Amino acid sequence: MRNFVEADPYPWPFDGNLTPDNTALIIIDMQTDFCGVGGYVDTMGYDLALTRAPIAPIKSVLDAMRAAGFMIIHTREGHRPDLSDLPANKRWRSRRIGAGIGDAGPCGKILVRGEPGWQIIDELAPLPHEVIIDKPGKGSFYATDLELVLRTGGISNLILTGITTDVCVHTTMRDANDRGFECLLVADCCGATDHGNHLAALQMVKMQGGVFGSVANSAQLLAALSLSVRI
Ligand code: C5J
Repeated sequence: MRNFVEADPYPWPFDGNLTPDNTALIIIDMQTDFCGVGGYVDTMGYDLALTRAPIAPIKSVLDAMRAAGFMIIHTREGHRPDLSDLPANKRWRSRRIGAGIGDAGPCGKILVRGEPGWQIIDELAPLPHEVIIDKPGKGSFYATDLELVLRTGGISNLILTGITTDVCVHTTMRDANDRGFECLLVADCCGATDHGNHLAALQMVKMQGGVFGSVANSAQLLAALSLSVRI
């Protein structure tokens, strides 16, 4: 049976082949550093309400997709404690705005693996069997085994959620699209440090008939899932 999410600019996925066997949910960087008090984004002075807004919608999608047996993937941006994988320019830029990656902050060393700020928030904590991808960059494919995990698992459709829409979510979506994965961005399950950038990032996906994939909201996704699987 073909099944589509009512999405913009086209019903997703393109071929209507949407099942727990070929589709994964990816939750990008829902870490204290990006949406918690005292984390990296907070230290830079951005409005945490913007990056916390997707927590509840992601939880509803996560609960439904977990129950239906979809592959669930969580990512964490962060660097090795010795900072051997932290490019000098990334560190320099972050220090310049008072939130130096690798420097001590209220939630431990900023964006360093193992520190409190680097942890995924409790509300969206991974279950033991779920995939966790640790990435040093903005995209989830660069310097990780994400592609191997997806190909080995027979995944062709990727549902993208998390923060931030314009940076790590977009980079991951673009990279996935280039690799031939069929991508859906769930708008209310994403957030950016600037709302205008969030909206612009959604718009960019929709250009050229869906240059990187399609865009829906969580209600549209859940409605389609309930038709194809028992949730
Ligand atoms: C950023 C991210 N914005 N997760 N990381 O530095 O989007």
